[in-house]
Amino acid sequence: MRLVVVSNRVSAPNREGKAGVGGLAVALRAALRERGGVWFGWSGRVSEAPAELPHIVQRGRVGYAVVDITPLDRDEYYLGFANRALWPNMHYRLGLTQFSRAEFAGYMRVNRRFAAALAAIIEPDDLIWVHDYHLIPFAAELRRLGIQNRIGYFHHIPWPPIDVFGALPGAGDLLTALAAYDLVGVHTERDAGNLARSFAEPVGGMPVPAAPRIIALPIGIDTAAFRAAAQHADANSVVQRMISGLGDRPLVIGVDRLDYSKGIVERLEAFERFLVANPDRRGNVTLLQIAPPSRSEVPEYEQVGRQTDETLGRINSSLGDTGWMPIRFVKRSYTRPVLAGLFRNAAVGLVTPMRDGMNLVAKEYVAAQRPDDPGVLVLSRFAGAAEQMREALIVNPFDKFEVAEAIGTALAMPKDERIARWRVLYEGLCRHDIGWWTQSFLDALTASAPLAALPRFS
Ligand code: ADQ
Repeated sequence: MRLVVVSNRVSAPNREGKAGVGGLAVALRAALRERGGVWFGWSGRVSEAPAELPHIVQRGRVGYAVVDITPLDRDEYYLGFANRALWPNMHYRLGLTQFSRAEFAGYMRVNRRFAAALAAIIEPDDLIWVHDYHLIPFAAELRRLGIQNRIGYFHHIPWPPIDVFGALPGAGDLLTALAAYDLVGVHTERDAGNLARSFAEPVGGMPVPAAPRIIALPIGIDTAAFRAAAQHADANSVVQRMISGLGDRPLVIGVDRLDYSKGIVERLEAFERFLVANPDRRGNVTLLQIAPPSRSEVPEYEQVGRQTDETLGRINSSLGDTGWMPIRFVKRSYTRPVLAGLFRNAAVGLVTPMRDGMNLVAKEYVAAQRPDDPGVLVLSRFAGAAEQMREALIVNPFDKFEVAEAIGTALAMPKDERIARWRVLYEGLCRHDIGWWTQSFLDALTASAPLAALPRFS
């Protein structure tokens, strides 16, 4: 059976073999590399009169099938409903949610157009796997065109409780659309419970259809490959230069897209609190925060960028001195070997999103550590990863005092305890890696067996 992966952006490698960053791109690339297939979605380009049929480029065993969208589509579907309404709502941020009927209609229209483009190249046996919140109505649109293939959907971000989700105009339509899938996957038991309960009561007076099959399946990383990259990074000159530039102070690291859900401002403030409470640490520790800009045309992202700059400036100017800067802030992306090398040299991985579907950085940080001298992961309890990674230091990111204490605990943790915690985390990452995740989802999608008989992560 041919696998057809569908996602908003298709991350095709360029001539040098380099492709984009972001959790989904990294995961889907690994999944397709193993089994081959087709990856369909938006090219990332806008044009006034996009072709109706996808443009296909074959690279090895993977065919990349892409379509352009119009500037209006981009505003309404991508920058509008997907990223100003669905994203904040699903990250429990009702106050940031901006809904417009025109944008909702644009979201539905682009899904319909994408479905028509894919329908033109689909074969009867293809297994279709749709990804993420941009494409919730995709299967319903394919069904309208008579496509009867098995179609699965994976939701990479949280699914909030009905009191939050139900506040989103269009929520009832989205549930109806979701019911057209043969299987819906989310990362955590909490999200699966929220989603199942969404189908159990009418939303906005609208009757809801029967729930599709729902599975909680936490995404993994390519653990072996990331670990190997980290091992080789010791010899990488870029990593060596960066590490020596930081001096021999212990390093605390944060790596995130610049997004309000990631809690970057709150994290900087927690680090400030740590330095205020521990004056002896001043001059003796550095926080390296890497945060490439993301969705910068969305006003709420511009705003978080400004807040971050202000907080950073305030902390560095009030606590730093001529020979030491408490926080190094870098707004660019790095190759995976460089990231792996930086993680490996960091005594603490600070992963403190206010809400996150999973968070792959938490997993990459652990995979990159030295088995005989590993660093410590400080992890938000609101990241999906916290459901699995219980040996991390679990914190409430809304409490900067608690996060500050955890930084202190992590820096002072005896080696035996660091090793013991790391081993359990690392074994989990090996057992439940990206290959396990892909295979488990596709098995569940193709199986007629009840879901209770399928593999679970715990
Ligand atoms: P994201 O919100 O993008 O993913 P995350 O899971 O942390 O968040 O993945 C980010 C990826 O981008 C990681 O692989 C990371 O290494 C990479 N990255 C980040 N900054 C980078 C930089 N400066 N340079 C290079 N690479 C960088 C969404 C959901 C998550 C979910 C994933 C996958 O929001 O909750 O875990 O999808 O399902």
